[in-house]
Amino acid sequence: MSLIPKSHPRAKSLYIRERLVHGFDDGLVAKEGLMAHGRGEAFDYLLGEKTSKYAQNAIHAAAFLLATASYPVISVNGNVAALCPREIVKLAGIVNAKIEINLFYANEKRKKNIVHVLRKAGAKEILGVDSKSSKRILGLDSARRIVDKNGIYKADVVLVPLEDGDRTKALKKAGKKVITFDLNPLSRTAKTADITIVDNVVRAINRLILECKSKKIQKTPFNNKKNLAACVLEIKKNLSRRLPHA
Ligand code: PTJ
Repeated sequence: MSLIPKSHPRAKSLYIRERLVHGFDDGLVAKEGLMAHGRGEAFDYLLGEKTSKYAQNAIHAAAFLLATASYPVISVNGNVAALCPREIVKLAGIVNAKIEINLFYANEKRKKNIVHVLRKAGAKEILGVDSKSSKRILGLDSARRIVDKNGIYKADVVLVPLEDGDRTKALKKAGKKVITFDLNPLSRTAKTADITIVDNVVRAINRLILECKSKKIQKTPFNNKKNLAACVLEIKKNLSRRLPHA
């Protein structure tokens, strides 16, 4: 049972934090994942903990890219497995994407636990778990370089939520389009991806599912760099609005 009262002014944020902690206790999340969440939480606070119109623009562009991809893949790490496994499976079903587990802090036990959670959420096929299908992507030194030949290796579009910058760069070099969720508009991933959804994955993934479900997703002009700049200005505006008056 949660110790967080529903009336707490920051209840929503604390519930998300609680999900991460449970994910850690269940062996899904790396210790470092808790810290990564803390960084995300800080940016979420600065963004006003809501989906901005710029995040919504990126969601729309991402839905179009996913819907028109020929081989889309969703990459899953520990944090995402703890935060939104059902939504990942749902999204994959709608856009006919493969699901691949790809960990920065590679760990076989954690991978097994993530497989279990994804299966429980309804996933039929999970890639990234069979070493016989392993391939390497070039220009990357971390464990993330090991990918599945039937998954990320073959993909034209890869959705990489909560990512580290190096892999985004390597995926781009390999000719793939990259979509990410990243609350930090200044991160390397945010700047390198084709489409960065600057929003909490917990909020934004449901909006992405809704957009992908729509039969009439249309291509609209989208410039990631301009959109990121607008997100930074949004933070600046929020800060001035909340400045305590002496
Ligand atoms: O499970 P593993 O081993 O693959 O490890 C996963 C983590 C997240 C630990 C690993 O990829 C990592 O260290 O990531 P970084 O480099 O800390 O980057 C994570 C980014 O995600 C940061 O820019 C955070 O601001 C952002 N972030 C954190 N939580 C959220 C988020 N973005 C969207 N929604 C969140 N809930």
